[in-house]
Amino acid sequence: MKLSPLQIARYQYQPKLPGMLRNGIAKICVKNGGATESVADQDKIKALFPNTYGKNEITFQKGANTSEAKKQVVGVILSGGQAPGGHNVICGLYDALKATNKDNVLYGFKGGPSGLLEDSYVIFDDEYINAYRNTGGFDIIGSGRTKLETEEQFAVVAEVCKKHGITAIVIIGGDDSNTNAAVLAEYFAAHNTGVQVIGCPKTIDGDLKNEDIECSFGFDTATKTYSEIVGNIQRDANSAKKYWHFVKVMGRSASHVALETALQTQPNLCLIGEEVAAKKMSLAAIADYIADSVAARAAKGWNFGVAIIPEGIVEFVPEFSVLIAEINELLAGSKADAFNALPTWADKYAFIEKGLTKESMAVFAILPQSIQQQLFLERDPHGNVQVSLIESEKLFSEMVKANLAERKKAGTYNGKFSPLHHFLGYEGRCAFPSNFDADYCYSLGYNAFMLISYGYTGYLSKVSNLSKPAEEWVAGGMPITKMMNMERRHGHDKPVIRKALVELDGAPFKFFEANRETWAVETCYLYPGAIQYFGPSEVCDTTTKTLALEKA
Ligand code: FBP
Repeated sequence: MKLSPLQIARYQYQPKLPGMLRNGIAKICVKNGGATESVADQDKIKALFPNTYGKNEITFQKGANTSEAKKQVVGVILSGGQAPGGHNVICGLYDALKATNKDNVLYGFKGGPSGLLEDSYVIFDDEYINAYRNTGGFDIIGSGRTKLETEEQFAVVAEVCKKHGITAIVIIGGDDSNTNAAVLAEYFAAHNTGVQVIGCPKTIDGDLKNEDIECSFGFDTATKTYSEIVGNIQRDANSAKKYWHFVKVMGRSASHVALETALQTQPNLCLIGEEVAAKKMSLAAIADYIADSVAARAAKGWNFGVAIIPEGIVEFVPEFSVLIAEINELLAGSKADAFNALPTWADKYAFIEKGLTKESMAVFAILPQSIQQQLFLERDPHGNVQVSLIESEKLFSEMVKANLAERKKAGTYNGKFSPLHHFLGYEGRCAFPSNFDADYCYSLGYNAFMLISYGYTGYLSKVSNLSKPAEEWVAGGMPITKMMNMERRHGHDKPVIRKALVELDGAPFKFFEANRETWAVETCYLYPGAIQYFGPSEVCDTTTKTLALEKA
């Protein structure tokens, strides 16, 4: 196989471990922290997790290794969307496992959680692992979105583990997957299977974080990749001076990715879904807000700019959420067939008009026709509108165009508005991990094996103090139940890890808020450039502005 020069160079990169894990396996011991309680609903969570609730937080430190000497057979899965660094979690896990005992075995179950259910796997060896060190992607074993959540599934997984003599499973996933890891750990403990479960925090969305987990892996590389591209677009905008660029960035729900990209690039505008919801902004109000910036810049002779739109924005617009709910209802079950059988868009429009409330119809009516049609075309397997596929960057630019036309009529605007659209998502999910993600992920995997060898289950591999150099990182583990609360999901109260949305009183948003009025009118662009893998530490190793501001 032919390799690119960067691939070859990255194979040679030695990821940095936290100082406390650098002394060799024989010199890593446990320091017990206090017993834990869930962040809320303690009685309910305790009742649901009688075997795994309330365990101690732990950190590792230098000292004689007192873990039980036994052969470990570990299974690992990647769950959900790709995030840069996933390969390194597996490499770190493998290296720690083999450094402890060369007879230890690592199974990689293929295609996500379904690999465990279908008993589809590879057994890793040096040659296999070495081909994936410090590379992006999840192609080492693939990933998937099957949820491991029912007792029947757990029983199948228990059988698969028994068949291979598996002593522990490592689940690399987001909030849902790690919630399910906790439930699986409880099931295994309750059924005396002897199989441990350890989770690792993954998602480019950055919404798996809390007082224990400083950030999920992949967020650093993905946002740096998007920031490089936004910076390049800004340079182009500032050179050509004729386009307004509407750039939608990934992040299914929370706006962390958009906010971080804005902090790195200082665009003219960035919408934050959580703020839109808090201020109950309507679509028209958002369009007006954007048009204000376009008009103010036009008054200075600048008919160009850059606006960042988070992928999840429309779900935060209250009137839009109601509209979506009504459309889902309107097309539920066989009603979708009746709708699809209508021959023309005019017939369909009449059907929609009859079915929606007056308020939702008013919202629907102001949408560009292409978006109206998208709402009725893209359905998920449950028949619901796929909100993430809505081209919100086009939605807002169309609405801004209409708003500016009104301003022109009123004589308050006399500029030119030529919008261009971009969607940055998949470009960032499989990039070569930044040094931060390469180091963080390798440490998470290595640390996961230390948790296994010390017998822990239902723990999340935790590496913290991440805004400091890796030498000062703190490695340990946190019971997943500590991060849980009860939430209403699909009509049932469920124990879950709370999804972290952008906090409007948090330092990253506050910084953005304090500067955005200037950025909206002036040209304050920053050009972060491509991720650097080799060179001075302040260029190559620093992590996100979000983390730096949160930890300042
Ligand atoms: P995870 O939360 O599973 O890590 O995935 C996040 C994400 O990348 C979102 O940003 C995006 O909306 C979604 O996955 C896209 O999913 P898919 O890969 O199925 O198109």
